[in-house]
Amino acid sequence: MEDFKFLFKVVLVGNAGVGKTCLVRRFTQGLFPPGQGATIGVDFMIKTVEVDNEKVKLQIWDTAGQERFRSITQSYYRSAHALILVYDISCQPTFDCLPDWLREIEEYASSKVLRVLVGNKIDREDREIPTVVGEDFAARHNMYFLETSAKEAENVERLFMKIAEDLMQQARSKDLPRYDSNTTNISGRTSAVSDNSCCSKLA
Ligand SMILES: Nc1nc2c(ncn2[C@@H]2O[C@H](COP(=O)(O)OP(=O)(O)O)[C@@H](O)[C@H]2O)c(=O)[nH]1
Ligand SMILES: [Mg+2]
Repeated sequence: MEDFKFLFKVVLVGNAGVGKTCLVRRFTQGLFPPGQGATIGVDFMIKTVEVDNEKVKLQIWDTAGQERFRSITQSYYRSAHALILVYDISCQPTFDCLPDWLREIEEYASSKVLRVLVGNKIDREDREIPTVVGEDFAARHNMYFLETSAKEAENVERLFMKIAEDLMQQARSKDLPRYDSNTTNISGRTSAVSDNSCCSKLA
């Protein structure tokens, strides 16, 4: 019998190719997958962390090849405690799509969901989105903001630990959407192949 006190569902969304799978693998497995082999054929990965001496289990849901608006089903969002919206700091179109993602989140996710904006790939030299632009977008939409590199393991641990801490705090103040184990299955799961065309604006 596993010993944990809190179970939180964390969901990653954002355009294909921004590095969602790499962020999850970096955090859960401590590695950066080489080449194109990043997309994993499972719905979620688990990692247990410790916050204030309590065991907190994070169930981290990664979209595998479903990164098109309206193709991520409502059930995927519904039971999320936290949503991580990821863009690529070296790819302007992935930033331009953020309002579309927010509309979808607002429509489907709980209004209490913890929303985090992440600008990934800060190791890259060809930055297109200045930090302050990401910060500003996050502030305007009431989101926590962090820039990360899944490749260099920068801020990845911090990202998920911050989420675990905030959700613990919310849980203690009982201001958390109820976790419902019946709503966590993705219906109509698609293939695990993602078109890593990060710079093509998705329809
Ligand atoms: N330079 C750099 N490349 C990254 C980073 N994270 C992911 N990538 C690359 O971006 C591509 C897409 O990553 P992936 O995790 O599959 O994106 P996803 O479609 O959002 O899941 C892959 O070629 C990764 O190697 C990062 O932090 N830095
Ligand atoms: Mg992926």
